Amino acid sequence: MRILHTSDWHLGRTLHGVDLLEHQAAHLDHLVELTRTEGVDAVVVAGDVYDRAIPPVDAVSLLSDTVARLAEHAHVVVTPGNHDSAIRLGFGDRVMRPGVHLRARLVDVGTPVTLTPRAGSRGGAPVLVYALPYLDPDTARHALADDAGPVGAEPGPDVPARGARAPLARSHEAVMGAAMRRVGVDLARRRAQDPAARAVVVGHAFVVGGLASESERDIRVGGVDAVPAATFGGWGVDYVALGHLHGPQRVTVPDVSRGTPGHDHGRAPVARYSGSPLAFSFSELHQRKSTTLVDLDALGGRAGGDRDAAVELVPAPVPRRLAEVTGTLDDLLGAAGEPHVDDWLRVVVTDAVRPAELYARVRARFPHALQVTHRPPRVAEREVVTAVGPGRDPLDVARDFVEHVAGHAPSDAEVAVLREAFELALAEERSA
Ligand SMILES: [Mn+2]
Repeated sequence: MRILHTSDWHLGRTLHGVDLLEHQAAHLDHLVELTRTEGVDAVVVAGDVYDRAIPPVDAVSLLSDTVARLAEHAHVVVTPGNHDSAIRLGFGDRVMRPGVHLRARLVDVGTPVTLTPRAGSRGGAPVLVYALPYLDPDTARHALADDAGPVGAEPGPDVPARGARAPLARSHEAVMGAAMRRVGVDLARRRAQDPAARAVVVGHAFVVGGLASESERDIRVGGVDAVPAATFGGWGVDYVALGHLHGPQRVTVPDVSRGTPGHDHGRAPVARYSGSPLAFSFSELHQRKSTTLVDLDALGGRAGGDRDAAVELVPAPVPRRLAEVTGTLDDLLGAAGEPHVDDWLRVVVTDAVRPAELYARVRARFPHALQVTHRPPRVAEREVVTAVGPGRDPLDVARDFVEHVAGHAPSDAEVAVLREAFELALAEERSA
């Protein structure tokens, strides 16, 4: 069977004030076309379907239409990401039809969607899709807690009775680990019935080793945002369809032996981030956005086969190129700017003195300039001292600030207060 793996549509998002919805709609047309022409059996959307918990009305109807159109050609499996409201995404009466699976509930993490080849497709083994919603540690550590003890352990002096177990550690690693244990137990049981079945895990997380962009929302909890790649190994899964990071990339999962009979299916899964369909920040200007097509029959199984050939990246349509130009205003208005007049542009003007009517003159030449900055040469030198990039831990920045104004580093208790304030702000942003 062939699956199409996509994620991070962020319907309703803007790029420096530009409404992206028409470009997002064009991309979804492309996905429907790809699904139809490439004989795709299942479309898997790994979270961040919407940009906000309460998406604009236009974004909601675009999703409804798209899911309905995709479902004419393939199974559709959708999970919420950290930007989505699981409850709101999970409810969709217009799209509830056979072949559409909106998986948003934590209690379902150990139960797969079972897909069989569609009529007219190339056929192949059935596929078990374990579609995990975004696992927020503060919620999932309670919801998945009855897996906290060893798998299959009976209650005893050190293992509380079912339903009375202590919450999991407050971390992404702990909650994803608990979800994967449930997947592993269920998969081992089903493989005993049908050894040929393929298994796909859909997850929305920051896996250690992944490369971030500037447009992903921070999901740090207790100062840690990432899940070790080994969490996905050793369960017999063939493919891990990841969402959250916006650059398409492969993640290397180490070959883990869990030592439990039936759990090891030969080798580590292939894991990939499909990436977002469009660039949502200037940090993504060199990324080549794409959609991932995976041939599961070529990928899975103990016998081997060409795993690279089993994965195909289909380039996403580019509505408008993203670029950055730096120079004096005269240079940019002259030949140096010529190749960029149609681009979404970040313009950095380096004249020693800010030119009069800078913004208007830049926009007259570059109608799609999204950011105009004046950076005289001497300021560039001074800036080196305190550069705060989006990649820095906000807690470190706050710590530096306290040290700067108070003359000494914050105490452990003060750091705890700062962390709590930051996490509350994140939670508020999530529910906005
Ligand atoms: Mn995202």
